[in-house]
Order: sequence, then C-alpha cells, then structure tokens
Amino acid sequence: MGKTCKVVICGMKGVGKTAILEQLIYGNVNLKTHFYPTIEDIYVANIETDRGTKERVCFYDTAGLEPPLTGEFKGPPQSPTMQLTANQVLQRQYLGFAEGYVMVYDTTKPESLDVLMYLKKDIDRNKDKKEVVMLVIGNRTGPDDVNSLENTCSKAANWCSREKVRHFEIGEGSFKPNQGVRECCQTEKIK
Ligand SMILES: Nc1nc2c(ncn2[C@@H]2O[C@H](COP(=O)(O)OP(=O)(O)OP(=O)(O)O)[C@@H](O)[C@H]2O)c(=O)[nH]1
Ligand SMILES: [Mg+2]
Repeated sequence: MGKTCKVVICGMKGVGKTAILEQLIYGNVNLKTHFYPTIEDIYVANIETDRGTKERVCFYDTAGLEPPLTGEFKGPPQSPTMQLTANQVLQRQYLGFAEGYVMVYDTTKPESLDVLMYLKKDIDRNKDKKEVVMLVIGNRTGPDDVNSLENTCSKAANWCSREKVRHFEIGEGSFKPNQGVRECCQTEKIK
C-alpha cells in the first residue's frame, strides 16, 4: 500500500457532496436519505485502482460555499482580484494541501457552476508548484432546463475542456451516484 492521498470534495452548498461520498463509501443513500449541512468530515477509503493496486484515500468533505449572488459578483468570475466573503471561498487550510480536488455542481443550479469557476481559480492560485488532480462532477438531481439556451451541463463541459479538467455527470435524475464516482477515482488514478 502506497502513501495515503488527500482529496478535498468542494462546491456550493447542497449540491450533493456528502451524498456522493456516502454512496461511494457506504452505498447507503436513497431518495429518502437526508443529510445535514457539513462542517467538516473525513472519510478514509481503500480504493482499487485500474492497475490492480489498492490505494488509501482520505476524502475531506467540506462545508458548502455560498453562491456569489449580488451585484458585480453575480455570474462567473470577472476579475481575479474580486473580493469574496469567507463563506464564498474554500477554507484556507484546504488550499495547497491535497493531491486531488473533486469539485461538485448540481446540473439544475447554474450558480453552482459559477461557484466552481471561482473555486478553481482559487485552487490554481494557491497550489504553488504542487501537481494537483482536479475533476468536476455534475450531480443530476433533475431534468435539464429546456428553456435555457445552453444548459448547465454543456456549459460545464465546455468550461472543463477549456480548463483541461475531466468532467463527469452522475445521477441521471435518479439517485445513482455510485458508478460515476467509482469510475472517477479509478480513471484519474489519484495517487
Ligand atoms: N434527488 C436527489 N437528491 C439529492 C441528490 N444528491 C443530494 N441530494 C439531496 O440533497 C440534499 C443535500 O445533499 P448533501 O449531500 O447534503 O449536499 P452537500 O453538498 O453535502 O451540502 P452541504 O454539506 O450543505 O454543502 C440531501 O438531502 C440529499 O439527500 C441527488 O442526486 N438526487
Ligand atoms: Mg455536505
């Protein structure tokens, strides 16, 4: 067994971060499961990689971020110097400390993708020279908005390809996050 790697799960509040982790590790989540807002939780898992080895991964489930909702802060980030409040940014201790960041958004909440755009800039700015793996998970909690020109999922897919991060969608409107997350962990070979 190699060294334990640290992975931070982050994103807007209520997008399903804890649900995804609980389903990945315990497989005990269904539509009736309710979770309280997270302050901080740590899950330790032994995950089999596609190389057939077992890796120990420490997942840090973080408190959900508030969306940037007012005035000039509405929508995706315009300037790298903009000031966000403490509950709109990832707590400073998680920056530059993990090998992997899983950024989660809810495909039915466009503002949750905006949050990831801020978040990724923050992680990039603070990662120093360290190699970090980032990936984005779109949690499908309901159908796409047929009235919008570009749905949140395709917007996310475009952004991810520009930023060169892997993009996964899970859920398909029902609650089946398990497969997707397992696949993410294995294909990204988080080490
Ligand atoms: N229907 C459905 N409900 C979901 C899904 N994912 C999460 N939920 C529900 O949405 C609520 C919020 O999910 P959480 O997993 O607590 O979200 P979170 O991102 O951890 O929230 P914070 O810890 O507050 O940031 C919970 O009551 C879940 O049961 C999903 O894919 N489908
Ligand atoms: Mg949570």
